[in-house]
Amino acid sequence: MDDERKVNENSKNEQLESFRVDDEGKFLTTNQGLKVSEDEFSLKAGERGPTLLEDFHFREKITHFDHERIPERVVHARGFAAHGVFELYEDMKDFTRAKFLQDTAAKTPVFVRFSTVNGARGSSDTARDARGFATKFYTEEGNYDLVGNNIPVFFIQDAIKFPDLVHSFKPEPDNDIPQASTAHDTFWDFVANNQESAHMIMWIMSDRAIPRSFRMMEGFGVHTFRLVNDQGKAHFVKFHWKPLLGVHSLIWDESHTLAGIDPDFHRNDLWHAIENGFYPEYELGVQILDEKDEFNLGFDILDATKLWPEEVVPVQIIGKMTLNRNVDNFFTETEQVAFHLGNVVPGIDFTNDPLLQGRLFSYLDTQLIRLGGPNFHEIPINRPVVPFHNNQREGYHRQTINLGKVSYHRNSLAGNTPKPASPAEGGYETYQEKVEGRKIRARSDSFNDHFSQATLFWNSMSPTEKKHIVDAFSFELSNVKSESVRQQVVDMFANVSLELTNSFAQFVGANPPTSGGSNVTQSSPALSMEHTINSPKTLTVAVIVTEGFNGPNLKYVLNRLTAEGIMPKIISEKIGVVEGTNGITLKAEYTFLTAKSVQFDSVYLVSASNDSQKFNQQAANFIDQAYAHYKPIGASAGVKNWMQTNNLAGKPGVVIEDDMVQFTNDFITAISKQRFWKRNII
Ligand code: HDD
Repeated sequence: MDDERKVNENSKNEQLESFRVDDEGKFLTTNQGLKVSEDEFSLKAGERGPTLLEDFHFREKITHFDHERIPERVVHARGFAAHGVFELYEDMKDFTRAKFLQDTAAKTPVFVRFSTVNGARGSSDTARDARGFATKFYTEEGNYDLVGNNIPVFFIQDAIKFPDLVHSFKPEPDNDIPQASTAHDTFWDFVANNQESAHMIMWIMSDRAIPRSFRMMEGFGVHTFRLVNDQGKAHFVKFHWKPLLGVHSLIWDESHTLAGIDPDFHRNDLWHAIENGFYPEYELGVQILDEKDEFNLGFDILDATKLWPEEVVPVQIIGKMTLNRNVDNFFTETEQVAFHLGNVVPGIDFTNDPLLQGRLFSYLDTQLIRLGGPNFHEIPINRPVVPFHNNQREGYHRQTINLGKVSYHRNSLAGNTPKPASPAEGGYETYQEKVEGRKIRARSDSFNDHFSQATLFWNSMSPTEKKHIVDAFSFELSNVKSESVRQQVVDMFANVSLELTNSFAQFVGANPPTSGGSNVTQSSPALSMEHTINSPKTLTVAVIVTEGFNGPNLKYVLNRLTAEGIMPKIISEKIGVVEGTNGITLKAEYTFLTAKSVQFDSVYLVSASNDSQKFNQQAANFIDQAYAHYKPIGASAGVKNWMQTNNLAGKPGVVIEDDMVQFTNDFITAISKQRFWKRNII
């Protein structure tokens, strides 16, 4: 009686195939399939006469156009997505009945949408913000959605406060300013008056909120969930995504500049990485906690403002996700994908985290307005790869043609089908947690420590990371007009660290705190990005060349760089062919008009121009900026003097060619390191 439920890595792609349409080379038709003979001129009474109402083609075309927008997501409006596959390393049968977490041979199709939270659909990618990291697993037991962020904690503890939080960080309602920024009064007023936000704010002020790439950030399920095994035994679990390229960030000045010159920076990065075959990979990790340890971590595991330090509960790596295909169409896939925490499979269950409980309502509700009715699960990107059968019928945009007369349960006319499945038949069974209590609107006292983990985070930062947090507070609060709010924030964060607040209070026109300080001395090294993986793979190098460059030498270096997975981008006086010695040519993709240093991870100055003062000045500006952003700089032997004159020789992360092989080795090492914080930059 069961349906065909075999799933492989191509299942989703094959399903989408039937919806794809290639218009190229076809006749133009109306939506009714009628071939159209004229598409430039509306039907008129005479050549200079009025357009006729009769023009059904004109009306259809304009009407469709008028309705081409759907409401953007109320949060996470700006996003970018890709298809991929999830493979399990280790059978998790002891912990969960979820089949995709048991079968190490399975290749589960996934769709991942990354996003910023605050900005509108057209805002910039690089704004300081949390990033959404939402994954839809198309499993043989139905869709499972892991809707997380790149930060492991959240601003608030109870979903009833979510509209207040969002109203405070969105542009202010009188003038709709500022876009995609928390640097304004209402947000910081919310923070100071909702002190549970302290821990999340520390992450938002840190470099985690300005990632270098979607490919270089962690993902977290945030809440404590449950895994439940075949015997009905449950464990608490936190989910993690760990990028194989490590966790890396922009610096604030770069992200600001990028917002202007390349607002699509993260989109471009993800799209081109996948197009070039550099498939982003993330390992899935779980922190598992026995139910008997529920109260042993020193904080409440139902509180979404708390993380489980990895040194206390290790992250067990259980599988890997690879993103290997860009979407065919942004709107139908990325814009119409609908995530929902309630999309679970047997073996994955919830806890009473009040933030999670509220989200379970909000996601389904939001899709009803955004996607215009209850049948959004029939939109291709949202369809499970296994069939669905129930007695739901009709509604806007219904596509399924259900056969027969029976659409109710219980019935005799269809043998009482579709019928519920027992757990043994794959039916979802809610974990039978024992619950009792008085109805009460209150927060448990165990949720009241808002500062200890904020201090843990601060203690875990390197000196550079701490400086960036201080700078971020200084920037944000300098944009707050209300003196009182600025002071309230300083006084609040004095509870996290006096070292922190004393470093920025004076810069934001506030008095240093008169009390505060924290007794927390622990740190969690896993929280610092200093300990992340460093790899040269997929990093970019701006290669600055002019005509007459040393052909064989450059060819050698470029070959070595590409062999390491580094992506050279050629910049020259004009785009197109640049001729070097020995008949070697390159194709320049950029000029200084179209490329700025902030768009690249490093720079390699190969040759300066003999006859263009302007070119040399622009190259110098380019390199100055890369230097100020602590990036690796390489220089060929031909520009050694130039580097010396410009005071760059011997500086950290500046590699100048003497011996070609040695230079290339050192330059690759420098590129992997990414930043040279030891530079003395004012
Ligand atoms: Fe949410 C979207 C992540 C709390 C209500 N959320 C949304 C998306 C992500 C998150 C990644 C974008 C999904 C996509 O790409 O389409 N949200 C989180 C995380 C939270 C969180 C990690 C805290 C742990 N969210 C949260 C709360 C509520 C919502 C407490 C409401 C009570 N979130 C929504 C929403 C959105 C959404 C309004 C907007 C668009 C959508 O759902 O599909 O329902």
